[in-house]
Amino acid sequence: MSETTLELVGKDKNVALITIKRAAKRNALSDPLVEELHDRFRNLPKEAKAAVITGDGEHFCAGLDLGELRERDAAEGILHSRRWHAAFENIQFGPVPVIAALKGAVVGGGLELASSTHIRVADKTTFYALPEGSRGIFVGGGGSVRIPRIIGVSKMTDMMLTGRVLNAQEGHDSGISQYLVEPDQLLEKAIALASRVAENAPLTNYSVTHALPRIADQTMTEGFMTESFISAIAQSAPEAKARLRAFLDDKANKVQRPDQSK
Ligand code: 1HE
Repeated sequence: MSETTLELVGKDKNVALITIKRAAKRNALSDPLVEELHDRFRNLPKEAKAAVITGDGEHFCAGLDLGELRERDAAEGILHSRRWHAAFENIQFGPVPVIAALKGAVVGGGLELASSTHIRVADKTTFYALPEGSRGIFVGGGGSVRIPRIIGVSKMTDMMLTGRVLNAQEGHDSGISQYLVEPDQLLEKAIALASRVAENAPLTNYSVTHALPRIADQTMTEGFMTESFISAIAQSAPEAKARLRAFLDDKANKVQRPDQSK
């Protein structure tokens, strides 16, 4: 693996920090890099209970490596897009929750990559764009499926048709980032969130990342039925019973009021 690194971080060393290392090309996604991400997320170390993905340098990811964009016939184009789908599906529907640490350009395929993660932390240098329209192409990394579910069809349409660039605050207000922090806080915040997520019961994390988006896509009738099955399975796990018992025995944290001063 040459264009990404993986290290175990966090106080319990149970967070896999994956860094895209192509800063000279603004972490643009070449074919080998997409394959590498596919393998990284398929073969996470067993110690990893959550993951963080970020980019080296000042930018998260400048999207598709335009240097590789060449004449592809329709069949090759479909297969190329499907490789991206496979790689990003390993992120969205992999074994552990994934947190993206965003900065600088989150552009084109970079936004598609970010939208396949579960929690996005952005710093104030972040900007978002979908320049596919200006490049004469269309999203191909799952963007038309995932991005409207986050920001809505109308906002994505505007970004693609007019080349509109969202700044960090606009991206945050649109729901792309769930956390917005100062640049020097970015990685620390993402790792702290991942460490917190890693403390949850694994079956809860799996249900949230795998069942929740699928339930949200179902009709209400189907969704209620699926939810009842998932909740029954989750609560029957021995770990759930132990956690409920700990609360009743006054040995677990209570829900804290948010800090109103922030
Ligand atoms: C690249 C790429 C890239 C930079 N492919 N090489 N994505 C885009 O349309 C975004 C194109 N990139 C940019 O708009 C800018 O580069 C940035 C705003 C991301 C960063 O600007 P800046 O001033 O920091 O860097 P730079 O000087 O423009 O670029 C530095 C180098 O990175 C330069 O190469 P060099 O050899 O001349 O040093 C750039 O050519 C290179 N570089 N971005 C290849 N994307 C599955 S479908 C997905 C479809 C898409 O993603 S479309 C969107 C593509």
